[in-house]
Amino acid sequence: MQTDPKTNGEISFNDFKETVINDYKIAVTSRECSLLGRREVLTGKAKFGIFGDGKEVPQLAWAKAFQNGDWRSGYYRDQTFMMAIGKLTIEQFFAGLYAHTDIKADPMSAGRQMGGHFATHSLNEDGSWKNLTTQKNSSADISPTAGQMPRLLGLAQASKIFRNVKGIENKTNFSINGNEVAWGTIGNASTSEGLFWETINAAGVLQVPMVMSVWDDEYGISVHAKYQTTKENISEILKGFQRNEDEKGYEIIRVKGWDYPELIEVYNRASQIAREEHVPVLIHVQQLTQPQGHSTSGSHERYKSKERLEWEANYDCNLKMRDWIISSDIATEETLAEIEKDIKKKVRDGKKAAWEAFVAPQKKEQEEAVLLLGNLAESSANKNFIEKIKNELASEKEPLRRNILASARKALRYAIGEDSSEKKQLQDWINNYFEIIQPKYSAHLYSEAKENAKTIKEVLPSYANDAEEVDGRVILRDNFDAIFSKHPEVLIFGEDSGEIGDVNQGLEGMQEKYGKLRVADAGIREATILGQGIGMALRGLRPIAEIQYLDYILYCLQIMSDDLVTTRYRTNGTQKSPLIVRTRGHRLEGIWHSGSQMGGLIHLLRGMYILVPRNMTKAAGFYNTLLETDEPALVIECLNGYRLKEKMPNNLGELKTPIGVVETVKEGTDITLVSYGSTLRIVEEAAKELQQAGIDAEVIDVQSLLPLDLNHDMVKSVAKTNRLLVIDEDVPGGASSYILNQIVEVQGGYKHMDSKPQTLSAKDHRPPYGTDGDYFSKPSVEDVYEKVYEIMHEVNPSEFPKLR
Ligand SMILES: Cc1ncc(C[n+]2csc(CCOP(=O)(O)OP(=O)(O)O)c2C)c(N)n1
Ligand SMILES: [Mg+2]
Repeated sequence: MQTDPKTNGEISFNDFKETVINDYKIAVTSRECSLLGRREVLTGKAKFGIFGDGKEVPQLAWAKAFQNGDWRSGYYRDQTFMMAIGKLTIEQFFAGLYAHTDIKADPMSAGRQMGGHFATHSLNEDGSWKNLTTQKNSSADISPTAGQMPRLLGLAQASKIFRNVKGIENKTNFSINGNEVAWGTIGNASTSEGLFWETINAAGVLQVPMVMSVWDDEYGISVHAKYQTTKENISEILKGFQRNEDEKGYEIIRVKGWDYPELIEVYNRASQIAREEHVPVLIHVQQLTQPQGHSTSGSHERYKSKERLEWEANYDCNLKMRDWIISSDIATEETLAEIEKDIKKKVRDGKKAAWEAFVAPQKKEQEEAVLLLGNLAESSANKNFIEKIKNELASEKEPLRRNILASARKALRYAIGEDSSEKKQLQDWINNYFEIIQPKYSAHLYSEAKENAKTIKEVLPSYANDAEEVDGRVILRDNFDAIFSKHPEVLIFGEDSGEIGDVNQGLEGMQEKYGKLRVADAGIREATILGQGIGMALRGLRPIAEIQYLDYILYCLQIMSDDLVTTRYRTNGTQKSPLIVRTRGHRLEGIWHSGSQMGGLIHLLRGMYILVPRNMTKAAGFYNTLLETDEPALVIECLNGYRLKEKMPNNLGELKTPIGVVETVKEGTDITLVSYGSTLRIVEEAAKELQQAGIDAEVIDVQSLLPLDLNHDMVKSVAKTNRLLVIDEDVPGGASSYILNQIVEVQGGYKHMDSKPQTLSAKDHRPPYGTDGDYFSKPSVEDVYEKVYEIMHEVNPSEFPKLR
């Protein structure tokens, strides 16, 4: 009896044969999808295609080792794996290609991501968690090469946390004793990215159950391995990471991507090592091919030699598997040919069904619009023009929503000034259409659950009669203490966050009290600190990733922008990653430590909250609010606030700062001054001095830049004072302009202005080192004073004569 390479003969040869044939069917189905998928793009039915052809066989082996509760963090070549774990059907494959906006048709993203970006659902429709240990999980892919790596680290680390941290044993929806493996995939060329190296190093340090597969086809689009990888061999140059008897590290395995039995053995071994020992494994899968070239955007004949193309034809993994099946007497050539013919038909049928399902709703919408356009034409003086639009729309066999809506909107222009029930009907239909259809493209940027973070009510700090004045950092520290004891699933990590309790001692003593896993030092590697957070948040933990200074957030901004803030959006609300990012910034001195690049952040990070507490009590309140809900957030503490005295509240852990609510810190009647963070203190100081000159300024702290002033309180102030100055230490046109836009345009503040609304920001260069560098770069008390005075001078030159 021939043995099954996986189970060493524990099952019968017939069972084994069936398994192999079943695998072969998946490989052939996947390949057929790739072939037909490409055609769908070339004939114009889909916009872009990037497929998994040439990478099928290793993914069959991987899928066998992948268990319930495990996680994938991969890239666009993994369609065969998704099919093999039962998470991607033929219809779903094509629905994704067409951008079908129904999450049931395209469970990966409801048409938001291009095909080849895979995900499973972690959340129920009501936003609650599913049991992630009874299903196979894939975190949602992103397109930037190696962008899947930082998150992979966190997915793997979560198992380590679940296995070793006390108090979270009851979280059985997320982990069973940390037995879950996080599986990564990456193309050979993408290992050139820094994110790959940073992740590989960090996973070796952390010793987490991560199995990393490199699909090596020697190319990255047209660029050969000789321009990508030293020695053209990633496992060769990673050899120093190999563990040995004395040192921890990786298990590194090399395998041919077309060798089915060998692959099965390798993936089982890798699974076991990672799962049982929590040791990372790297599998270098060599000799893979790309039969159709990189994507539908080009052809590989342009850059591969004749010899390479010939080699690829001979070493096509599906072909090699086929040969092996025949030579091992598992099936005959005829049986396989029959199977292949069958599958071709199945894929064609599936594709057709997916297309019909995709166009059906649009066709119905087209019919509605055509009917209403016809009615409008009959009732309008411009009958001929409207009829022409109607006929053009009616003639479209496979209408897109853009064309349906554009036709309806254009037709309205021909009925301008007319008053008919037909016109009203069309207007109503257009408005209704927007209401129904727009969310398909825009919903789930933030949580849409009823209990979202914006609904959490403020809990003011309360004080004992003899409350002490303490350094701000003490309030933060004691609040973190309350958080750690109240929420066992919370953990914090960052550079110097552990042993010394962060560079400003806001975590002093916390590691001693809560252990090295929950309060941890991390290497200097911002992108993977962020990735740790994303991955662990995806698995039900509540990580707080600490980025030492706001300036260094640029190192992980790409991951925040591409991965973190799009998690909910790109999965159409089926995954969430409620990571809190803690950092400190504003108002220190020097080009590299004084940043307040808020404009950049608010523009690149739509999808998370950006909170700018002016003191540590406010910051503590934000952490407490965030932990009651499930939105990702960035909290920027004021760097110069840790040693400033604040009164010690007696409700730490309970006090809450509301999100999206501004606070008026000084009432006034002459002008509204809006600011945030450290600059607010300068504005308050200037307001005091202005008072002495007879100018009564109202001062507003925005507190929360994203979301900003949900109650539209700022315009209420402007309605009273009729004058507005927004002050911050970002560059001109940065966050101050964003705030101005909100007040003047969004909140309708322009109606109340008696003076030109203005901003006062820093210079458009970075602030040089030293007190004077700061003074000549960022708004000072004198700058604020003089700017306000100038505005008042314009209003009333006799009361406020020219100052300078
Ligand atoms: C950051 C970034 N740079 C460039 C690209 C464009 N791009 C997409 S795939 C690719 C090549 C990747 O090659 P490899 O990692 O070997 O994967 P393969 O497609 O060969 O499987 C490039 C350059 C991208 N998506 N992201
Ligand atoms: Mg490649």
